Amino acid sequence: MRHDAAPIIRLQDYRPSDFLIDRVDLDVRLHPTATRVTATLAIRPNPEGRSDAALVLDGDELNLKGVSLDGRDLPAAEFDATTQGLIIAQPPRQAFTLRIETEIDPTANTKLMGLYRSGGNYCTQCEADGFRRITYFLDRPDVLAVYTTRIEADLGEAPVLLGNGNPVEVGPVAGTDRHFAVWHDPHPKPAYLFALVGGRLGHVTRAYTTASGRAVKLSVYVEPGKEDRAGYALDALERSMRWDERVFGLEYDLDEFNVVAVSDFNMGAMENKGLNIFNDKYVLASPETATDADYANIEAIIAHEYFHNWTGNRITCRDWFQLCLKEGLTVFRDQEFSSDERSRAVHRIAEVKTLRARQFSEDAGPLAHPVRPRQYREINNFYTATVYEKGAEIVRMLKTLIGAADFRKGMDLYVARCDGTAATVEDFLAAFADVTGRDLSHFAQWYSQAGTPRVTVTGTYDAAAQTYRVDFTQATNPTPGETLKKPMAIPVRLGLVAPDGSALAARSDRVSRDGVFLLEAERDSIVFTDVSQKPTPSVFRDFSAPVKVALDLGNDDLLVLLRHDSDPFNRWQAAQSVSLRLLVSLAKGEPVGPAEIAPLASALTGFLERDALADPAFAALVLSQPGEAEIAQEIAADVDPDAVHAARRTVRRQIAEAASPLLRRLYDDLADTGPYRPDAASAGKRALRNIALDLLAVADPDAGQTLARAQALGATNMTDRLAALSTLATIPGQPREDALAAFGERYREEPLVLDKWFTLQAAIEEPGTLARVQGLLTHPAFSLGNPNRVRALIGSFAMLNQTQFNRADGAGYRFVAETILQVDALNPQLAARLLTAFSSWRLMAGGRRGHARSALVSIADSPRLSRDARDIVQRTLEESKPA
Ligand code: B3K
Ligand code: ZN
Repeated sequence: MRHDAAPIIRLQDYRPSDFLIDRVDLDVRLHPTATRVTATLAIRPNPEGRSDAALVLDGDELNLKGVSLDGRDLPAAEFDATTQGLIIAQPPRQAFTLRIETEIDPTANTKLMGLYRSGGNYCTQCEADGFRRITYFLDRPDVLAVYTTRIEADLGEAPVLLGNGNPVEVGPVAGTDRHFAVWHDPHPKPAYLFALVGGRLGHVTRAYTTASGRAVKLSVYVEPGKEDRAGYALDALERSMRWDERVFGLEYDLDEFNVVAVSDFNMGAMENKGLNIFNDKYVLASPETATDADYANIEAIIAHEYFHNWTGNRITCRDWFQLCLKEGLTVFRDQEFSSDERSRAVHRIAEVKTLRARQFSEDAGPLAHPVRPRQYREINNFYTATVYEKGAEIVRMLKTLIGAADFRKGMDLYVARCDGTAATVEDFLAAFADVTGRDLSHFAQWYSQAGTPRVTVTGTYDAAAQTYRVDFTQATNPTPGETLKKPMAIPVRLGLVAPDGSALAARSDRVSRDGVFLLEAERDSIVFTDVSQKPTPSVFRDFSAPVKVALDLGNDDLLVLLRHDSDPFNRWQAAQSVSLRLLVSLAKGEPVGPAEIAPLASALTGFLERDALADPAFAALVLSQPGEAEIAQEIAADVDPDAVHAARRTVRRQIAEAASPLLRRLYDDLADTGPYRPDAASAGKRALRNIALDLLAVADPDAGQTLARAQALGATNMTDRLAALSTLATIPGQPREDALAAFGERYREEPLVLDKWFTLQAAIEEPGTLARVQGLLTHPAFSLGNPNRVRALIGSFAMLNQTQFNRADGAGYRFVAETILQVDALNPQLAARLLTAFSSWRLMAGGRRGHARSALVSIADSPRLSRDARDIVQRTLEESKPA
């Protein structure tokens, strides 16, 4: 059954490159099926490398046309070339010039790595290892070169030619209908940041002047005719640039900054130097086609890619094990930007919801790995929630521990020291250790130990002594390859709340002035003095560490926090905790009746009455119940997804029934009045109104259906239209089918909206959905070659639809497995990503577990599996054992 696996690459085996490449001159002659690439490389031995080493260049599916060294054509005896690499056993021992000519076929490139075509345009994706699909190269992030790129193309086919850096020259190619453009990037960079674009594109442009006075031309390129949907992205770019100047003192460093939207893209976007390439889903927005969530994502991803210019590009990674150095830090930076631009508390809750849904589940399953992995077989499988989201939490904890002022000083030192280099996590931490004089060695363990720590918290009040003691213990479950876990350095931001809801001004010498206690041992206690009344503890305020918390508090105390805590995150958390307890008990078949749910329902009703309109976005979050996947994670074994679904419905119904009149009033009061605006405050009102609609439909499906139909017909923006359709989708019957058909027809020419339509149908939690999804595979708009479409239909079914993917008869697993094999033949990265849906298979109850295992084995048995998919499927099937 086992097939040869790819070799394991280990952090401990890192060696500097034996050769360096200082300059790269590329001449790329674009052609749909036979693009010619001539690379002229200025190479020299690396003083830190081995002096007798061969020159070993990476390649992937390349067709070599010629190679010369210092102007001399190399005879076949002097090199060894395959489609996968080029080796010169006896290269010169001083600087030399290597000229390599390759031919590639961008039209046949369905992997979407290297040079490929999307909608007729040419574009590239090189991270992590796509540059080797363009030319033979030392394709590793610690080889930094200055690039000059000449791009040539048919003028009619590709009037727009874009490269990294600054434009140098454009002109016709005499005697032909072709033209060229030359771009020069003065900043040394690794090959993964290389990019070019050629095609027919429209654009919007804005002039920008940096804080120090550099003039920069900002442009966003999109499909011609969609320029009016690029404005929000351009605006977000300008705001990001201003923010980075203000908050981190970091300015842009080229004359142009270009963003290009393409429709076929494996991920969200890519931070190529001066030429960001984006999935058009994260650029294009109009009120008619994009939801509030789309606008927020565009803002966040535009910012993220822009922020990489410093954290990623100017300071890059020494090797791919250090991926979190750029990704965790840059996610932290984009989160801070969004928090400043929107509502900090609301954004924090959204971040934590994502972290719990994606990262905690990863940490609890077969794909768990440290934020800095120690080994990999396929690096593209390590662009994970752990590297990104937990990586960002580590940076946030660092800031919590040392304070905002020292954090900024540490960032300044990191940038000053490491600019222009390929750095490591150690370099990053050293900057903060040096500015604070602190020993960060225990803290550094967050990068090396996988798993989510569980912290139990118990409070004891001593009325006579007027003290309140808080006892902490911590433990982390084993993860693959790591059985014994050490205690972590966990910042606990906490406070005490008096019975009347006021903050208690109690003191403890273990708690910093900012209210942070650092838990470092397996168990520890702190004692607050001068505590005049029995308080309720509010711990892990603002989610101060990525841990699971077991709090020794009754539901009544938690509901006091919902009402009174000064920390908005913990207000939200309190309601979630109560709800999760009820949901887990119900799903396990424990006796939970209306009397047990009533306190939550009435607390939420009271909350709505008092606070809903003060911050509607926050209220919408407080009203939303934990998702089915989160409940399943909490149950942790022998999960019955149908019982989870039913439990959630029961709790939501009781809340909805209790709050019904109020919800109806909110629904009417928040009715849209003015023209659509995507700002956070307007979006918050729509969010609250739409969750009210959804709950009203739970309490009374007939009334909800009527409201939702009216909203779907009358909506003046995509947010409200899609929300209405989502509510309708939960109510079986002809009105739903009619609404779905009308929506599909209305947006038949709008790919990004059709993706929403596919997603919505794939997520319907009813037994008929599998057949519906299978039917949609043959819909004329469906294509296995377009990643957005595949994620919308197959990804949504596997990742959002807990009951139907995990069907008791195994048909959901079988369908997804078969489809993944088809996708894998075209696009391994996409297939590998879809496969991660199976990583919760061991949580399921027996029968389902058996079906999931068979589906996984059927994939593992496939003889032509890609390295990407094989890596995931094998790790998913492996019994947890030391690696
Ligand atoms: N750095 C890219 C991700 C590349 C993924 C390669 N498989 C986007 C980002 O994180 O900004
Ligand atoms: Zn990134």
